Amino acid sequence: MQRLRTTVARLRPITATQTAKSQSQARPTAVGGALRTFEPMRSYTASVSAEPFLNGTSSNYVKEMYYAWLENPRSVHKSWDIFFRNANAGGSPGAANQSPPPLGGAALGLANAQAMVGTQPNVEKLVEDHLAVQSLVRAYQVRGHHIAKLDPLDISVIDFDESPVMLGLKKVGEKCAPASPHWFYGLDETDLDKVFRLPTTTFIGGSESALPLREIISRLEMAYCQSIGVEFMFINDLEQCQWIRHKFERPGVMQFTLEEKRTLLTRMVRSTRFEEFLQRKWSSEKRFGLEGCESLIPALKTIIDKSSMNGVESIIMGMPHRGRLNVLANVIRKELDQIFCQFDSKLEAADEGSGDVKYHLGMWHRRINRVTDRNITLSLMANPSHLEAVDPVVQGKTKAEQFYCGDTEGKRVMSILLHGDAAFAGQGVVYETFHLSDLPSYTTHGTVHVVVNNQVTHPATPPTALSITAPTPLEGYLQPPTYHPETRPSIAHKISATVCYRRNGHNEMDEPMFTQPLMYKQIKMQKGVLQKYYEKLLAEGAVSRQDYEEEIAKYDKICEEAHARSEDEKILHIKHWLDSPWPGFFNVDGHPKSMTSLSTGLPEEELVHIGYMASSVPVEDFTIHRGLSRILKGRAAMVGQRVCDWALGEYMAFGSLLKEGTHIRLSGQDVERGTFSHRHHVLHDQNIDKRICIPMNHISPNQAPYTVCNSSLSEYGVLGFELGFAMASPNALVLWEAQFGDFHNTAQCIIDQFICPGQAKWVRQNGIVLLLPHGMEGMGPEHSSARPERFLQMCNEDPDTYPVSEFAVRQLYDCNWIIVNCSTPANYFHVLRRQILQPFRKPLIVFTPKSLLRHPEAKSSFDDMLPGTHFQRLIPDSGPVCEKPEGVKRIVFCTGKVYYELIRERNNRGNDDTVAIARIEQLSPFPFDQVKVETDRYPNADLVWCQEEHKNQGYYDYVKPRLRTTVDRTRPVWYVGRGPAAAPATGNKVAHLVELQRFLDTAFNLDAFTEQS
Ligand SMILES: Cc1ncc(C[n+]2csc(CCOP(=O)(O)OP(=O)(O)O)c2C)c(N)n1
Repeated sequence: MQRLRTTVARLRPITATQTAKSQSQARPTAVGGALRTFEPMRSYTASVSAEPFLNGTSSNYVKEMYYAWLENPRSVHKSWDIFFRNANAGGSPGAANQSPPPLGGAALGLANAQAMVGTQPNVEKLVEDHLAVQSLVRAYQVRGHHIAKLDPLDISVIDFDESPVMLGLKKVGEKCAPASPHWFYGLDETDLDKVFRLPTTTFIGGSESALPLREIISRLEMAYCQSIGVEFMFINDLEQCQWIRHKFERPGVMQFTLEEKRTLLTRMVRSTRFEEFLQRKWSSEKRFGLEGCESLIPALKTIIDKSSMNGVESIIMGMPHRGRLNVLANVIRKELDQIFCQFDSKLEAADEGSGDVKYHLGMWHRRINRVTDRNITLSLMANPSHLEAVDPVVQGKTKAEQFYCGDTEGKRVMSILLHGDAAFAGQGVVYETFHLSDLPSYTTHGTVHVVVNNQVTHPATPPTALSITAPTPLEGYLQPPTYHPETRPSIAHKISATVCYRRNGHNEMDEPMFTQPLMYKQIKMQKGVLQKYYEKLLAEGAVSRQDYEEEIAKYDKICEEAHARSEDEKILHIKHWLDSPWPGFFNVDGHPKSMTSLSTGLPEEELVHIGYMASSVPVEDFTIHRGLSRILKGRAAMVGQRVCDWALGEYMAFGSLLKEGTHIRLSGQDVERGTFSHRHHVLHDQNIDKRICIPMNHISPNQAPYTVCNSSLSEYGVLGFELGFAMASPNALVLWEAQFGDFHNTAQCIIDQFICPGQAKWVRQNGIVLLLPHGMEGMGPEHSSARPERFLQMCNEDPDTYPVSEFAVRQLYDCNWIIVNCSTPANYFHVLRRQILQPFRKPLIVFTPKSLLRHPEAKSSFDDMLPGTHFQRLIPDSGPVCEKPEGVKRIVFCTGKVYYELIRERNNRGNDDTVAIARIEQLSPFPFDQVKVETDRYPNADLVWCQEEHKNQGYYDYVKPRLRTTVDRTRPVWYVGRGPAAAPATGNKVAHLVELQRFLDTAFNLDAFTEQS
């Protein structure tokens, strides 16, 4: 009120035409900003009763009128024109109000109107009525979806008491008797034929600025209360709200052309008849059919058409099981015979791997979009049963495709995610995925979400009304507006919830009447949506019965012919279901790539060049922190001495790969600096806020780009995202680093369902690298263990079989992932380079060090990184033990950091000629051949496995049977390490050190196992 009264007061010194220009330019901030320049000319002490409409929400309306009047005095009703002119002319409070000329009647001249100053007939009622109309419009926009006809079963029970809604002029839901309807803010049926000016917050008028109330209500109901509910008014961004209003409110937007109606019918025929065909042929097979939600297919196809129209060339999709085969058949257009082959379990698989059930498989297809006549690539990502797990993977792949084609605004590549309503609302990874969309290195600039709300969860029935009115509480929190197919950068997520039903049980074998008897009685009475739509079009004369029957016969014939072809098929090709083909990667000049292991070393001058880049600031006038200057000087000194530490070794690997044209993306919560403040890949100017420099992008003029990005505080979402990114291209090194290795377990689903078995299930390789800081350093139960035992347990290698030949490369090719724990920077350097130089892609799990990052011994000479050098799967002892190997009493095998504890202890004890220490750097695939060389070298030594982890954790259970296999079970393998425990580490530093010393004592006590042997 005060603000408006001030506004009105400030009108006096300016004329409408004078002001219109300046105010219209400044309009967005006018209230708070531009008007501040005018001196108040009028007393604020005017009584409220003098201008009673200038209070509360009315002030917004008056402001709106005022701005409209400033722009064009004719654009507002005469009464407002007079009011503002009078106010501007200095009329005293109350005197500015004038009786309006009758709406639609002959307009009064200004002279006449001004002559009315002093008279005050019904202006207050008029203003109130206009305000009521504005509120009515808003009520429909906010709550119209509550009374939209969304539920085809008509069984949802919305509690109007909880959220009153409008129905015409009646407020529904207040505790009033039906006989005494609650009229809306004083408007009643007598106002229905009065004409009201429309506020600028609605587009229902089309080209008209005023409409009779009856028409206003009718158009609002058409926009908001039919079979589409739009929920968007919680969005804070006015521009986005206006965009959505414009899309939904314009007169005629819900009308389709004849051609569009026929296309919809055709698509509905395909969607429906596809499921019917499968049901006829394989009635007892699980397929998670779409019956009850067949309209999903035309909806998706329309989204794709519109996207193609707007320039989108590639769409990456993720979806759960329900309706998946239908989407593959009718949206992606997978050959039907290949789908039908999946129903024949007797077909022999042509490809390696164990395969997956048919409703998890993915697909990639480039085709012409018939509506736009443009090429479009569609990929549906393969996914596990774990609902929503594929969401971040889709986003990562989308981001990668955008990145590689230079699509910085998401105009060429986009994603569509389909969800079940229960999974969408309940699974936390949905939130984690949404949360990535605001971060520059993770945004895909907009995703269309399609929620299939069949009103049941397997097998529970959720509160239906809740899930219909809001697919998820995420909506309000994350502000995604309602679905619309056109991409728009400022809108990150658009959610479309299709409310439908599920005609069968959770799957085709399920009996839904056990748990949802009433709903299923209702469903059995339902006519199918295809039938309903056909009858509607028939009644309109849009199609004939003959057209319809021909359409059905045509599609049925397509299915039958494909089925006949599928019966001739002898072999099942899992490769036909690849969602991310890598053309050209597996072959050179038409032949499969050679399976040799290349040297991963580098010429000295290149090491020196990269080393100096890692030690310098490659831009002018850039002030770095003094502490960082010291670090960079230390790096330069190392280069001078021809050695590198862990961070420099990583720099050498990254820098050289970038120079060779491999894009590198390193992502995780603290990767730019490095959790242990050792990496510093992003330099920050200490004098200019947010000015940064990434020296890795200055290595060489034609290098590939380096992306290093601190992620949101998520593991599940971010690891899934990076996995998806790595899927898009084999020519990129994509690394995800956990802040501490422990935290990978909140992303366990991505590891268990995608990374570990991905190639076996979907014949899809992936070269993602996981960097997991690991080590027992007295930091407590967390921040210690990256749980190597879990990764090792999931290796596909047989511990009891000694592999026959071609160890190095063949083993790598056959394994499901590579697991290393490098003890030297040089070996880390080599394994990163090998990841790209090897002729295939495998996930790489690296247990990375913490204290070793600064350990004076944990440095490598450039000699270990020169041409001809390569990754060492096992590092043998090269000390005095080599001189008299037969005198060696014990060989201690170990991996990772404990090696440094062992050599320190051995030096202290001086028994470096009796105990050999060998480091197994590559745990999986296990270097049987090289271990054998060591066990053969020391024939009189007993075999010990030493680890710093607890006995039931770490590597022991994995290594022991393999060591036994290596020596053909002729020698026992003794354990040295911490005893079994529930927690990964003690919380007490002293206890930690006591435990350490205890097992080191055992490691060098040559009598420790004599009694047991
Ligand atoms: C993460 C996860 N938890 C549980 C399940 C078991 N499950 C399979 S389908 C289903 C119901 C999903 O309901 P909704 O998301 O509404 O999809 P609908 O099956 O109704 O289409 C459940 C709980 C699963 N697949 N994934």
